[in-house]
Amino acid sequence: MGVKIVDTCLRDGHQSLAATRLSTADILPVAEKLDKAGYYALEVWGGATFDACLRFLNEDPWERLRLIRKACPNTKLQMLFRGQNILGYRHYADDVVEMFVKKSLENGIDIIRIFDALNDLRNLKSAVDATNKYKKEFGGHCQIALSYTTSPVHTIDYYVELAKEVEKMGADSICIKDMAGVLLPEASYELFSRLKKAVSLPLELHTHCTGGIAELSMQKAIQAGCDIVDTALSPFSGGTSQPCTQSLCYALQGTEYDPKLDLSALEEATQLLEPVRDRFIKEGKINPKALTVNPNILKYQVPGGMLSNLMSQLNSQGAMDRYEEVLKEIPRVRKDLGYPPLVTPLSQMVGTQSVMNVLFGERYKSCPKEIVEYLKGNYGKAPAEVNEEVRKKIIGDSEVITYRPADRIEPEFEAMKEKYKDICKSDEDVLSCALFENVAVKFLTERNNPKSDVEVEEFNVVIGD
Ligand SMILES: [Mn+2]
Repeated sequence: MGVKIVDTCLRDGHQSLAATRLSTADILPVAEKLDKAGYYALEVWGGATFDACLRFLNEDPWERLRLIRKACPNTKLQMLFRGQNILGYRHYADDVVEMFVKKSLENGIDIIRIFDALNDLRNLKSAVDATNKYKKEFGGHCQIALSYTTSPVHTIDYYVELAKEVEKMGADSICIKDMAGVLLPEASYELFSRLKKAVSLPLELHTHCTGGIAELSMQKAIQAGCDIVDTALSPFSGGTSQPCTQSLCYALQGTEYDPKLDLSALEEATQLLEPVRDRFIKEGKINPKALTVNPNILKYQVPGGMLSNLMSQLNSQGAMDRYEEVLKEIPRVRKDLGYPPLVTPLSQMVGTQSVMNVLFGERYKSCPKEIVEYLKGNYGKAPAEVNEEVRKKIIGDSEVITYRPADRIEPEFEAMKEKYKDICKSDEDVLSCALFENVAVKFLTERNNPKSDVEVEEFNVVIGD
């Protein structure tokens, strides 16, 4: 039995390389070809794709999903789901989480990959339970992804224990989600060998080529028994994206791991996607830096997107000369905060705090409000002990919650439905408003009055997931 492949070119590939700007018109002909290649699944939907549809492309993300579903009758469709944050950046009420899961499955998603930035399992529970509830009605698969990072607490033992927990929670498969691309080859081999023994669920690896080691680590994972790997069709592979699908196929051809994809179908899809990639390069929507290798992420253990964000923050302050200092400050801040994995939104928060600590000349003299909320427990439980001196300096005697952050969020769906009853034609529209209120309201208001010119904002780096 060969390794199974999930192609990410229609989600993470263009999110990592081209700020998520593939339009549905770009996607559909490619999806039709990919549907004939024999993939395990295609990853096509997630937070950034949903947001970019409404914000930049003047498209209904739900309609995109239905059209991709129609174009792909033979292949499973996968989405990325940020636990209690759904596709957004804050915690939502359980009723919105449940409705979003239901509507995702109903509109064509087969596999929901659910993760939490902190690996706080309480933040996954609603989405996991909803997926398991509605998969009976609509079909579906509940995958739990563990955010991978390195720290004194994020050991192989930690991930093995976590995997046992999520197996009990009701996952159908487990993904190691290495959003920064810092999983080293030998660690990968050990991790997947141990997971294979500890749990009976299918295992998947999601990593990024940013540091230049993804193919090595993927090979090691496969040799250790990893069942499924995420790769991207060549036009949106490499750099800050995933390893190339076709290259992996050739590398494994004739071996016991041969994924046996239809290479001529891949070639046809590539012929369609390459001109789109070239157009993006010409229009400046692909930052050439994103296409190159950045081994510094292995030295500093900082995701590539975060490095470029830091550079632009420091540049705008005229403080590029403090760059090295900030890089050294990041691990200290991370330690103070109990080693959160550097994934959205924690990566932005830790980065900003580190810049402030260096530029203000006194650590934690000032803090972004998200750091204040984090220290009050409002993002969930930190993976390790938080530095109490730092916490005291920032939040004083304010209460630190130990319950699940969403426990005190009142149901939101019905109120949203009532509030926007004039512009929402469906529960899907209401969900768009619940998640991205400003952009969704603007989109829905103008829906029957398409603009000839869609505003396209300046290139921005999505740190991503
Ligand atoms: Mn990713």
